[in-house]
Amino acid sequence: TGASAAADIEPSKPPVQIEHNQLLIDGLFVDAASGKTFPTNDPRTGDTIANVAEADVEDVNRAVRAARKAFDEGPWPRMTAYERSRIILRCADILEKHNDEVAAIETWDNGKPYEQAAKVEIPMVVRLFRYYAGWADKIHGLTVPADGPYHVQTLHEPIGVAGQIVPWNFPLLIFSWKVAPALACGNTVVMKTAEQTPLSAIYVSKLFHEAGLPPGVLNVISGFGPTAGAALCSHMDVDKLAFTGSSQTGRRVLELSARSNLKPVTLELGGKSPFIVCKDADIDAAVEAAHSALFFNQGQCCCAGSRTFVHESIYDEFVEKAKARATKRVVGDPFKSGVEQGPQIDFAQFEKILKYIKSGIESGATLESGGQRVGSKGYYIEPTVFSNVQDDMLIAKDEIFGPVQSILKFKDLEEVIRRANATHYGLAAGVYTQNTDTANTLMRALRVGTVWINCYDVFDAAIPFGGYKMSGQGRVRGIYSLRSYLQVKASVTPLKNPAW
Ligand code: TXE
Repeated sequence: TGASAAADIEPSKPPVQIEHNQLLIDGLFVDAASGKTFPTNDPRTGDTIANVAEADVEDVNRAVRAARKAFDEGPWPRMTAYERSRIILRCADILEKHNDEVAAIETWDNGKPYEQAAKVEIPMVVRLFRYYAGWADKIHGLTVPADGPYHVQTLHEPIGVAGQIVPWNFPLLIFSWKVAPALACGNTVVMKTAEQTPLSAIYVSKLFHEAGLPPGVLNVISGFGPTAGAALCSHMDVDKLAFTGSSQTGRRVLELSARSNLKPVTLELGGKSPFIVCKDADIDAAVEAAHSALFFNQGQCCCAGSRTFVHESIYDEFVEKAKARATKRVVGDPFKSGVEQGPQIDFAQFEKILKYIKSGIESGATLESGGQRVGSKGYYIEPTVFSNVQDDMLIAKDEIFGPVQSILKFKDLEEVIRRANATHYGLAAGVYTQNTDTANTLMRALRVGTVWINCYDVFDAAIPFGGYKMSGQGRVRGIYSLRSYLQVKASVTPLKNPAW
């Protein structure tokens, strides 16, 4: 592995220019206090797209101060919920107007197909801001029937300054899952973007300020994890943390919270999600769904269906068809129409994936297709399929985060339930069967946060998403995400005349 199997993929010129590369603090673009910058690279070539400001402790302090002031002095948490809702709706409107530019920035910085960014992801971000704008004026507490002569009620208040850290695989989509509910509940935010993909969030936050978001409500800083990220997690004036990334870094985020002010933490971490194809499944539909469950976004999805379990009675047919589908997958310049797969995010991930492919071959799995890089430029990898994968192989245990499908064989339901659950992860699962009883049994037995039955990767602003076990804590999206951005205050008043 590692050798080139095809000609170089020539990069076309992106249809956008990069105008913003600074930190956005208190509504203003500023350089890092140190004056330092770092390059963000084009995964198609490894060349620098732009140098962006590199935040460190002092910049985190500045951003938290701005967010603190915007929270403590208002107007954001104290304006009417309806007014907040209208500002968030205006943010969605302005983003929708700039959909194509934002999608082009995302593709350039990340390498994902432009059509995916422009037609699916950015519209989902818009939809998500509108969804949470709708919640802003529907958040309220309860009147509580306590024992004794008391009038008791609960007030649902914003939690304060939210520190948020996002990864590079869906830079703006994951940004929206965190920022939109935080703002709808009346919090203020310091967002640290991933060092590989800082550009889209800077641009979009600038648009949001044009739409009327008050200064200090959303501060965006670019920088590295151990410096800017850790400073945000340790900050005594941050009231809540939300993190998406690796399980290892998630553990670090919890530690930093524990060592500072015990701020509550929500985590959305990695996975090794089973995709189970039963003997009565519609095979062609299952092949296609299992293919995109794994290969979507270059395989860089936390919920990638990375263990394809197929019933022994249809195993050989499934493997043949999965191989044929992977061989047909269109790898190319992500700006070109019809391309399904662009380059991996960076050299580190590219190298890690090629190592796993090597380990799959060495451990005795059958390489059905792919296995090599494409060309000698950029971080493109062939769609790779392994059959005869065993549970104890590294490729069946670790999160590869690349275009590598592992197909395993099973005999009966009890067995596949046990094997599917035999992992520290618990993010998602796919089930293909035409039998309702089988679907229900699997749905209830699998220890995961999402079960997709006869579908996969159905994302919606209203559907909660998150992990069991080491795949995370808490939920993003839907009504469930609001919980982590609200405090509950109980208020108790004696009743003068308990008869009433
Ligand atoms: O992740 P990190 P990396 C998995 C995937 C991938 C692996 C490594 O398997 O191959 O993780 O990727 C910030 N304090 N996922 O190294 O380190 C960092 O700057 C505070 C799955 O990119 O978790 C970035 O903003 N923050 C995942 C973010 O954490 C820190 C998506 C994610 O980086 C920090 C991405 C620290 N000490 C990778 N160290 C998913 N769930 O979708 C780093 N960061």
